[in-house]
Amino acid sequence: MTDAPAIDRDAVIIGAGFSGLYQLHSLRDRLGLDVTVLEAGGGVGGTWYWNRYPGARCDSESHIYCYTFSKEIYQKWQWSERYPGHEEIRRYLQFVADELDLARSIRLNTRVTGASYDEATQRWTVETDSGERYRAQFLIAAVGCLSSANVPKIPGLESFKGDWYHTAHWPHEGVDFTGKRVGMIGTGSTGIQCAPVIAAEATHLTVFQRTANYSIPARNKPLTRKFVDEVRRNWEDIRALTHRTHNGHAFTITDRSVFDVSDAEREKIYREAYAYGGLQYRATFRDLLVDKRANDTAAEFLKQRIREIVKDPATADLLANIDHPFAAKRPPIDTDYFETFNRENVALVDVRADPIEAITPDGLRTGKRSFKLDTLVFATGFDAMTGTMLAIDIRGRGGRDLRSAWQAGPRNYLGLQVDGFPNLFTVTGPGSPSVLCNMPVPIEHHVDWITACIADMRAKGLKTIEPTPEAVDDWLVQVNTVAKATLLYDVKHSWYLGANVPGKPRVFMPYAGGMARYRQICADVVAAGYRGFALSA
Ligand code: N01
Repeated sequence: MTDAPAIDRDAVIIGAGFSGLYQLHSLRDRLGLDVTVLEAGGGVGGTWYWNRYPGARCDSESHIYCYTFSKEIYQKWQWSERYPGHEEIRRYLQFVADELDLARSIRLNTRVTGASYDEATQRWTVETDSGERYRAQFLIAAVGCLSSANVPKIPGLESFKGDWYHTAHWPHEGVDFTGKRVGMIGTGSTGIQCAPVIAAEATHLTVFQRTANYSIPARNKPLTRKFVDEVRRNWEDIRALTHRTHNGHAFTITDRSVFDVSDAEREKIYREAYAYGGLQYRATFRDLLVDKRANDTAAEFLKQRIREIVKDPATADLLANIDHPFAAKRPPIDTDYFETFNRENVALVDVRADPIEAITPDGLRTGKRSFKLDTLVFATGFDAMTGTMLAIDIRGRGGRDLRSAWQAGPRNYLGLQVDGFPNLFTVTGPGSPSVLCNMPVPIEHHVDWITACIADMRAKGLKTIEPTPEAVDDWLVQVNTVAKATLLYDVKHSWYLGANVPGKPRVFMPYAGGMARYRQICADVVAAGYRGFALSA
């Protein structure tokens, strides 16, 4: 807390990533509100400002990994590759910020440390690490779902004499691995992108794998003129398609069961999807994520590809020894991940069988072995969906703090609002489809919903909105019910359940019922007079 006089705004937005930038434009330029965005980073970009690790690239295809709210902006920007790399995404977001003249409303290098709601004035006071304070009627957390790095508490890290990095806090100047013996912990989407690039540069790379993972070749490539022109011409249809589909991608899940086709036909379908590359493989049959027997066929196909690619049978066994259904954890896509294990300078270590015991001054020790390392890379993911919100001291009605409110897991109605925290909105918060989708689609949906809600409130002279505890309870049941109907719920080491962070409550956080269904639910809530919300003058 500082004693600095508070700067008054209609709304404060936390974060200048995809969500915060569009939220700023919507509230400032469409509704005419006085808005400030507070951003901890030194530039816009959100997660892409921080995640600059080697190989960092989006798994969504570029023509849909972007805003679609403005035809002009959509058509003015030209992506260069099928999947956008991190530099290009940052350039894109900077381009959008410039087009919309957003910078004048953004305070960079300003981390929000606390926010408290005053019931008498019905306003939030927002504290920052720069000492500046803001007061606003609306507080919008556009903090991203994957923005709190998870560095596992392995004993001895402070004694390590080499350099260590977490992929989500990558040095802007890059890291030179030449001549280094590198150890990388983690084989999620990030580690799978990183390993081939590090291996090509380092003297040696040891990959420490706790959970073996599927991966599908991305088949990245430059975009052709023809494709770019087609996308420009058909952008409205593409946009409409991303709104209709389960995951906000521009492809539909094929409406056929794995068991509707012969073994030979199924094999052909998998081969074609694998050759095409990317997340479409998941969309080959409608029952892959709800029927374990169906999933086994897709999983087995991918395990066979691993055995085909990786020459050393023992390494192939470790990589293909995957203990969960395909796509029940977020499926990575890669460029030469499994091929990397054919390199002379790469080794795989199974830390499920032989767990990491300590980091030592000159490397790492498992129960049975010691490894000499110059550099350590933690590709160990995030305290996803709740970590960033809980790092801020947020206090709602009656001084109730968010950490207590979420002690047993995040309570959040529709992923938009928390009971007891009036006028606090969470863009793609826990309980919304968010991370199960191509992110710009749920982000644009939430920003539009929040903007329309605030416009409605102003038109009706209403000052506050918050969900009722009953509506939150009921939504949590729905989130749980739809998750339980899928194979996603049963993966015990999934970050969707918070299982990657020791001590985090095991609650399935995203809404797995699909973006299209969720969109309809949110529309129905509004049509029913904001069912489940309490509004007051
Ligand atoms: O993180 P993860 P990520 N000892 O949590 C291991 C998105 N993303 O950064 O599975 C040893 O998936 C952990 O092991 P286990 C995407 O949504 C998007 O890779 O917990 N190992 C796992 O192997 C993705 O899902 C893009 O047993 C430890 C790994 O570290 C999400 O970000 C690109 C450990 C962490 O995998 C997170 O991906 C990249 C320990 N103590 C990522 N602790 C795009 O396309 C953890 N691990 C936009």
